[in-house]
Amino acid sequence: MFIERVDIIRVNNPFTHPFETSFTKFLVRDALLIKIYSEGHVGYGECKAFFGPFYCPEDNGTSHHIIKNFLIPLILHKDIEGPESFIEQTWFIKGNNLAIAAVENALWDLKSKIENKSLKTLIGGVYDEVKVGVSLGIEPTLKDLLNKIDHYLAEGYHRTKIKIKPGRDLEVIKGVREAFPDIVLTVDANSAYSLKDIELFKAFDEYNLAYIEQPLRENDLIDHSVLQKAIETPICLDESIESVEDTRQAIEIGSCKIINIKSSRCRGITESIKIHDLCMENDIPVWCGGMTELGIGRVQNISLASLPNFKLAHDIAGSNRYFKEDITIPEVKISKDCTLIVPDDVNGFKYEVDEDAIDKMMVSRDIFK
Ligand code: OSB
Ligand code: MG
Repeated sequence: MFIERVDIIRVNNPFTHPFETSFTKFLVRDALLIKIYSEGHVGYGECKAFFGPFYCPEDNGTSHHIIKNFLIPLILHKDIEGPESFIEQTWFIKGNNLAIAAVENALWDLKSKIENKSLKTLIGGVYDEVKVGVSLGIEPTLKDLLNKIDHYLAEGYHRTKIKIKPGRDLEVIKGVREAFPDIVLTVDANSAYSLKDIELFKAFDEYNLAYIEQPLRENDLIDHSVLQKAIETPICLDESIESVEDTRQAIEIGSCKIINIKSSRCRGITESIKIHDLCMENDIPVWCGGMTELGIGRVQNISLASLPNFKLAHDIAGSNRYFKEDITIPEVKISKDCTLIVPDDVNGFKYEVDEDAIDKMMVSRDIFK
């Protein structure tokens, strides 16, 4: 693939409803889109960073810098074998996984277009459709949250995940469980707690949570292992898992029973497949995490989730969960039984990118050629 041109496009798309996590409250999806041009084709990637360094140390400012000054020079006007060889070339860059994944994802899309094969086929996906769950932010009151849960249960979402933070945890879980005794319920702490809170997590055991997502800080693999041994509820790691090496260590010391894979957090799809495979060998089910992405990233997540060990409901909601307008045609829309069809060359289903929608959301564009 000879790379002729790369664009970085910054877009803003307002959320229909504020999304609050333990680290910040989001009002707008500020995102970078990558377009890589080669041999008459364009590959698209979406950088999953946010406007500030909350979820991880990167943000759209640092990602833009890394993409422009370190990643584009690796590929522009060069003949690139594919996404895997690009990843090998990034060995000298510490961290900055979200920036690297944005380019890597675009190279997968380009490869898929040049070879005229779906991403599912390229990576060896097996599912025709994937089940989705919903991730709900912290709401001003319990009543607001219960209303939101009601709304998404009516749409058929297979799992309800609620965000928690210190001071907004046990009471909320209790309130939700009382109102909805039988739903598949999970909580996500986004690394807001420490082992000092062990008694609190023991108290969660009473509420039949399917898992607790990332209770402790990202580097706390040892403490997660201590916590996992002290509680019944499975721990699902998110922020802690950036590579197959992290995964090996987490499994070896028993830091979790489930892993959420986000290709962005792990430098891309190449490393995500390795993590998926290692988890499968070790009977650790995985599911596909989300970053409130726009359609480009959302659609690539659907394809990644077609790998066999993606066994639990994913954070790949319909676009309308977050946005009034999105950037794919068709928009990502859940079916009646709350699944999403995996784009594939067998069923002929595919998504196109809506360039007009991107133009409307565009804040800036840099062209490198
Ligand atoms: O931890 O899973 C997370 C959103 C932003 C940053 C981190 C997370 C989330 C979500 C939303 O939970 C998942 C989605 O895209 O629906
Ligand atoms: Mg999470």
